[in-house]
Amino acid sequence: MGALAAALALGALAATPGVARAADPPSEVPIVIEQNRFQPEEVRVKAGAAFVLVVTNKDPGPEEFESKELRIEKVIPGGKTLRIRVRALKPGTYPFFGEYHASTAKGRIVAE
Ligand SMILES: [Cu+2]
Repeated sequence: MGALAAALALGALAATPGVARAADPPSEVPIVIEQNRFQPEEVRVKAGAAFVLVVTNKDPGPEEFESKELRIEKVIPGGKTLRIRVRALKPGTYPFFGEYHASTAKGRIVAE
């Protein structure tokens, strides 16, 4: 490889850290459903970064994790854990609820 090609290759390497960061695995945010409530009820995440909600339903029956703002609607069978990918959010508050027990199962994601 000539000196010019080597310099170009180094330049290309130097330009890639942003790409490497974008490829990092998204952070995981655990939420538990127990006695028809979410624990915690408020989840704080970094705005602008996609993440994965890891929702564990400890109740015997199914629950549906639903959020109109996040456009998510997923049934989690009793005793199961579901991983739900969430897109990068703008700063703000995004409510969610358990559709099968909507009077008690309420929470929100706060992106900041
Ligand atoms: Cu629904």
